[in-house]
Amino acid sequence: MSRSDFRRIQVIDSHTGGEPTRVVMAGGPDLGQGSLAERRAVFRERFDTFRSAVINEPRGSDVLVGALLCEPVDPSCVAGVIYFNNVGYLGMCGHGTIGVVVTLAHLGRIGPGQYRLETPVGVATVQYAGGNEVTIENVPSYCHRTSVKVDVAGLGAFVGDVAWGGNWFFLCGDHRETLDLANVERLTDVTWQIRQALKQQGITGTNGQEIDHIELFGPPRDPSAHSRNFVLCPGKVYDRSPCGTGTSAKLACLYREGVLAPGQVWRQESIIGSIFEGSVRLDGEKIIPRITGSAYICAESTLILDPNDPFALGIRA
Ligand code: PYC
Repeated sequence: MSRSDFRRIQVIDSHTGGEPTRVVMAGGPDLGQGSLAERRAVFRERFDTFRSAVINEPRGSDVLVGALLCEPVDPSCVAGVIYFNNVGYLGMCGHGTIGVVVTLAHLGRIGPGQYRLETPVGVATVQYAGGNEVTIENVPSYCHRTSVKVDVAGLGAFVGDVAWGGNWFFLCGDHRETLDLANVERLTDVTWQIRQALKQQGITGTNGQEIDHIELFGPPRDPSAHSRNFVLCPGKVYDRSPCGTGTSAKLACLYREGVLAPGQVWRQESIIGSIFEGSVRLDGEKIIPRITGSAYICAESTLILDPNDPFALGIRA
């Protein structure tokens, strides 16, 4: 076996409000020419080991979100992107989109301007002024159900909203938890139990889609913020950023409640204190969330998969 048998994958790592994104620049699988949703299905069915190799230990970590750049179907889009994590695939990813834009700018592939990015759940528009800050106009978001009660054994009832922001969320401000970084183990445990209870009690998004993100809200520390959150992602890790799709889901619910007017600013603080600034605009009946945040480049690397390495495809359960 020689070094030429090594598989090489070029990645650029960034973080958005503390939440990491690993953009695959070269060495990714050929997913064909279908829609982004079809290509995500091919990724899942035929190349899931690639996902695990890029994200899981020993080359990655549970908290990483991967972004595979693809040729877009829609020629008005600058790129297509499929997001993935330690356990599977995401619809859209807000912090990841901010990371992708800053990564493309870092490489000189884009300059200041407005761009469209295709994802498996629709097209997001991004505005980039240069530097680290990016504004996303996310896919249309909506509140599916309000005041949904879920009973969690040993913890009692939690009442929240079920909403779509590019992924499915249970949004809950009615809880007994303290949203403090020192408390993340407990918060992870509680939100994981809420997720299991939602599933057991048949509480889903539209068409029976699983609610795989749980978001708790509480008072902010930063006086300029409106709220602090803790977001549990599908792979049982918490979002270090305020979560772009979670903030989008929250904005859609605030608009529906009449608490947030179009254009009114909502500053969402994460459990580590990073902030996304959000607002909504209306496109006919559709609620389009706008999220602004900043990403920073952390590394340009080549991942190496040695065919003799027993953990080349990642450590998996
Ligand atoms: O920012 O949308 C987001 C996100 C989803 C999962 C992790 N981050």
